[in-house]
Amino acid sequence: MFRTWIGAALVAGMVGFGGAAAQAAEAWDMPMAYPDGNFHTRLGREFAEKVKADTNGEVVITVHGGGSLFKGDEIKRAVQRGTAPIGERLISALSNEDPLFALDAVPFLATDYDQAWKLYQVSKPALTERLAKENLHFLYAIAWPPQGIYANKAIESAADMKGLKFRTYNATMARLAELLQMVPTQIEAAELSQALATGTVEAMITSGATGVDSQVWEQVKYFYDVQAWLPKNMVFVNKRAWDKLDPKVQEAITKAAAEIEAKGWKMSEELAQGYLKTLAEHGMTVSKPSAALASDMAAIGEKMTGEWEAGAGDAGKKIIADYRAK
Ligand code: PCA
Repeated sequence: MFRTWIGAALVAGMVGFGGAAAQAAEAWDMPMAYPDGNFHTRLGREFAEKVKADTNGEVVITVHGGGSLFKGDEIKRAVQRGTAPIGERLISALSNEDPLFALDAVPFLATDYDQAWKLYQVSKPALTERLAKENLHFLYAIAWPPQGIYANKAIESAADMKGLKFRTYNATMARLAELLQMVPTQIEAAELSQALATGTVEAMITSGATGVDSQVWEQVKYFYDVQAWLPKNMVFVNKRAWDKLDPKVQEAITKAAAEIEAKGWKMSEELAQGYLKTLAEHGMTVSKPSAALASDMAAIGEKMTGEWEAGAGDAGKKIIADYRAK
């Protein structure tokens, strides 16, 4: 019985290595936190298809959207440990681990796609290095559309936000809530609809994309297009899983990642206005902020940029200086 089992296993192994393929195929599960219809998740699937084609099926990635395999706040740890070989996470959700992860959510530091791209380029080497220290190989990052203020009532100035229950997706936003005297609660996008429905959330800052994904118009009627920052999602691979790939396979994946990244930045920008139109079509008041709200928010942005620089030390100061010089 035992011998037969060993024999069968050996034969199965030989079949696996047989034919023209020099290597056994890698099957990678890829957890992603955002819903299947979201553009990041769609791009993740396209990336998976490209990798399969360009590596001749040596790496086959299966995308699991909507936090179905691991929830957003579990994904980084899962990939570090190798429980999932590859995954996607909102960078700034990790801001309590390192100021570097908070950079793209510093209010009003980078407020359009060109600036967000520049900020990405000046910080990418440090980001890559930081992740490598945690057993992660960085692949690509794509920006969300600009972040605006959603609220269940009209907001004329920062004072109107006082006391509102404010949904955050990172620790930096908890500081923002503190400065605006709001009450912060950190909630994953996957749980947002429910949190709104139960009244746990009265205001938030996020993109038109997430507003549309979560159909927030049932509960929040106002959107102010303040364009506060453009946070990014990033895709990374467990370093051991990466290191054991053939260099040619690594090269093909790196190339696929660069192509999806370029496509993703374009797509994000092209879709941005359409999301705001959809919000308006569902009865929301979508407008620019009043002069008072804009200046209140700008003052907070300046304060928080200073705080970020102070917290991030010399490395952080250099990134900001490089960004401003670009
Ligand atoms: N949507 C994500 C992050 C940024 C965005 O636009 C969210 O709200 O979780």
